[in-house]
Amino acid sequence: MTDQDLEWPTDLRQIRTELTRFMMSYKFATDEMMTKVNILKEEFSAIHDYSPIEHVSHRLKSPEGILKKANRKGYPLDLEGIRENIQDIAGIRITCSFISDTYRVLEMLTSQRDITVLQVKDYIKDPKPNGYKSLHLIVAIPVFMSDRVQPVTVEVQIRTVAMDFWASLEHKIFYKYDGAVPPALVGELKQAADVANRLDIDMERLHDQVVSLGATSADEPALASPPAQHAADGLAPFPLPRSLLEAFLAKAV
Ligand code: 0O2
Repeated sequence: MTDQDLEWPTDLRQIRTELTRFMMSYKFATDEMMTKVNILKEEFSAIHDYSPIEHVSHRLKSPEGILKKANRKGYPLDLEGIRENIQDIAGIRITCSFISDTYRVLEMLTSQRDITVLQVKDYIKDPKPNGYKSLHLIVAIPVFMSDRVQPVTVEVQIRTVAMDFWASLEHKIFYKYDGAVPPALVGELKQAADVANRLDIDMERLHDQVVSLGATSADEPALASPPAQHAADGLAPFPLPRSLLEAFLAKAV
């Protein structure tokens, strides 16, 4: 305990400890989800010639942001009330190259046994009126602490790179105008969302064509020489010399 701690009244110290525990549970849940997503990303990069996951980021709402939201929504201002009502304190955002990948990632995450799916919103199938598209998932994941297991909620947003590009700009514009975006700009944003959607569809079609053309050559290099993406990810490829592979093959027959 520091000198400064001793100056704090006991009840304030208690609240600080409780708040720290509360925030840490969300940080640990974020860490767990990030590990899960990174495992999928690395596994795909190592075994296949591309990963459905392009990028993953995370954020934790600040205590001030949490209180503001609780106030705005009229939720009880105690930790239990906040835990029950605010489900996006921990957030993960996954970007994918193609629309089919977003559903593939959704399926891979929701089928993991320790993840409880509380809500799925499909704004790709049913975009918001402004053109916003994304898959939103609220999950609960168990966090193992020293004295208890706490189920903690995490919001997961899954979208394509094009949807993400659009959403980041729209978010900036929304905040710049404090929510009152001029109608002309709203119209332009909607048009841009349509263009982004067209791009997603065209890119996926082209990708499918390339895959069907190069199916044989794409299958071959996976074992002996890992894909170029490895170097870009900074992953050390496992050395798998041909003699070792042959020894495995000999045992398998
Ligand atoms: P931030 O800063 O990204 O966290 P709720 O979460 O309860 O307030 P709602 O509308 O039921 O409300 O949740 P929803 O639709 O699942 O949206 C939650 C989050 O999705 C938002 O969080 C945004 O991150 C994102 N989002 C939803 N709609 C839009 C949109 O039209 N444009 C953009 N750019 N993002 C959107 P926050 O808390 O608003 O913001």
